[in-house]
Order: sequence, then C-alpha cells, then structure tokens
Amino acid sequence: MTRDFSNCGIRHVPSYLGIIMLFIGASVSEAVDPQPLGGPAEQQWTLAPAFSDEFNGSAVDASKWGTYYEWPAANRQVGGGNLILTITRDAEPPYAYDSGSVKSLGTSHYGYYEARMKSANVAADNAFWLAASTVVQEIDIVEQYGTWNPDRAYLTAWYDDGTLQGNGSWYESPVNLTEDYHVYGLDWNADTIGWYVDGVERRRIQNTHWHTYGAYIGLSLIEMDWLGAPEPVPATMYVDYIRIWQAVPEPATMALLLFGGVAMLRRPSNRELGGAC
Ligand SMILES: [Ca+2]
Repeated sequence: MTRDFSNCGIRHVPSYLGIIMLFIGASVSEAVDPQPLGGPAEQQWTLAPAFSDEFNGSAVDASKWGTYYEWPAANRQVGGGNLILTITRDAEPPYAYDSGSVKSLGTSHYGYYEARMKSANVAADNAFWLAASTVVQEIDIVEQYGTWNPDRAYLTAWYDDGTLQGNGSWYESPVNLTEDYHVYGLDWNADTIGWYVDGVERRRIQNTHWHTYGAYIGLSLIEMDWLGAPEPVPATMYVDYIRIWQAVPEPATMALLLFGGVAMLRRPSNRELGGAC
C-alpha cells in the first residue's frame, strides 16, 4: 500500500512558526517599547501596556481609568498629549474647590513605575501614588506640593499596624519643580523600594511591609486645607505619560520559562502521535 507523505513537511510548519513569531514579536517589542529613565542598571524591564498610557488621545481611556472621589469629569481630561488634571472653584458648598484625579481600574504589583509630569503652579498636592486594594498600605511615588516648597519631591510609604505609620523623606531639587516637566519613578520589588527623580535614585528603603496586595495606580491634583487656598484657579497638573514595567527574570529563570514556552508551542509530530512522519 502506498502511503501519502506529501503533507508531512507542511504539518510541521505550524509547530515552529509559533516559535519564530515569538522571537519576531519579542524583537519588535524590544525595538518600540520605551525603557525606564531610572531603575537599577542591571535590571531589564518589559512594558505592561495594560497599565501604561501615553495620554495622546482625545479623552481619558475609560477601559483603564476611573476616578477617586466624585469630582466632575471636566476636571480630568486628555488633550495636547497630556492627562490634564484641574482644580476649579466649586460653587456649591460645603467644598470650595473641585479637584482632578484618575485611578486605575486594575491593580498592579512589583515593577517599575514612571510618570512624566508638571506640577500645578499653586499650593496643592500633585501626586503619583499606589494604594493597596485590600489593606491600608500606600506608596507615594511622588507628592509635590506645587508652590509650597516648590523644590521638594516628597517620597513616602505608608502602612497601618494599628496606627498609620509613614516612612517618608523628600528629595531637594536644585530647581523649582513647578516650572517644567520632571520624571518621577519607583522601583518596587520584594526586597527594596527605590524612588527616582529625573532618572536618578534619590531614596531607597527595605521593603518591610509592601508585599502582599495589588495596588491601584493614582494620579491626582488635590487641594489640601493645610496647604491653604490653591489660588489662582483654575490650576492644572499635566502628565505626559505613565508607564509601568515588569522585571524580566534573570537569564536562568528566563531559560526555564522559554523552554516551557517552546514545549507548549511545539505541536507534536505525527510520529509522536503514532503516525508515519
Ligand atoms: Ca503624551
């Protein structure tokens, strides 16, 4: 009996096509994905698009962002390549002002967080921060209080052990941080938490409390009673982008992952399936 082997070669193509596409995809991804301005030099990162936003559209991406509090949607806009958060006067008591914020719909975890932003030129809290989804824990990647200490970026992590505890400090910049965009970054891993301003590490602490939860990502411009009136209004904070990366595993771990990936992608041959090819 004559057997037809004409399709045997073709049947193997999909097995390796997936692998080839994997590597093509990886190289294209490496070519176009931005890398952090800061972070440990030896660490490699891969962008997490689900949590990143260039804010280059014409509206806040409702698939990624909600808001803190019940502030008007007009106080959080996207335009001119920026997220635009605004403090406006509130005509209805009891509050004198409305503020602006976005809060991620999903929660993230360890990784590198970066935003390029320009503070509002008033006394108000310009913040880029992470808040735990299940417990009282918070990492302030930056709080910059506008014209109240305009050269300081406050870098704090909070937790609650019965009372609220803050592990905080600040970076004293040689320039007024309200006058231009600056890049604020955070390296959050299982061992340490490192804060970066304009790509340079400014503070690092042991990670003693910030492990076991997903974190909502927040960007906000909020008036604070203790800062005084945020005048003149409207006052605006601009965010050019927010980018989140996950750490690429060490080479040994990567080899294991890649081997596992190939094993899953590789379709069994006909011989392995009991055929003749
Ligand atoms: Ca942008």
